[in-house]
Amino acid sequence: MILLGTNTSPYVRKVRLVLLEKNIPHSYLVDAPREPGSRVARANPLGRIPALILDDETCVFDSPVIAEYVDTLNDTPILIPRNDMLARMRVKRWEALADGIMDSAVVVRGETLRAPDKQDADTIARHNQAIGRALAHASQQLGERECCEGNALTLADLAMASMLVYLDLRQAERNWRAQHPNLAAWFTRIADRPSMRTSLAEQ
Ligand SMILES: N[C@@H](CCC(=O)N[C@@H](CS)C(=O)NCC(=O)O)C(=O)O
Repeated sequence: MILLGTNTSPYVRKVRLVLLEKNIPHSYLVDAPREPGSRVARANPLGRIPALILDDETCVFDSPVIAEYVDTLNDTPILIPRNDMLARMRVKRWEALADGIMDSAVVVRGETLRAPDKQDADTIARHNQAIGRALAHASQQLGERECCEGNALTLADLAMASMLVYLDLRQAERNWRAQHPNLAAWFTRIADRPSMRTSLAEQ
């Protein structure tokens, strides 16, 4: 299977981490959708990354769909609980929280790339406030636990870590570590995992 993506996309990082943590053989092809000659739009009609092309050319798209599919490919480890439906909901809710922050950060990034007189200050403020609230919620939910859900690594941790790498990249001035030291301590542990080291080296 081939994962199409870029090294800066947080949605791509999440999926790449799932593949790496589960040790699933794949090729990772850097392919920016807006570059001439990109394969992305031919694979995914939405023209977005990540896009996962299976060996029979089936394209799996949208990172939660990819993560859920990839998690079914083996049990080592199981990243989305399969039997405990409340735990499963909580993992997917963490993913939704992380993805929502990514969505807002991408909007803010898009606005700030526009000429200053074309930027929509209300949109920027609204999304930045949502990011601030969501980070505070994440910090409160995590507390001093080692993992976002239960006692083992799940998709929740991989989604949150991918989101925080993106905030470091695009909103360094936010200084989330100072506001949420528990998230910072948790992130330091996650960042030391081989999957994260591999992914971060690709930046
Ligand atoms: N909900 C989608 C979001 C994917 C997404 O928006 N990806 C961005 C890159 S971060 C993209 O491909 N944008 C299209 C473009 O850059 O032309 C997912 O989770 O996969």
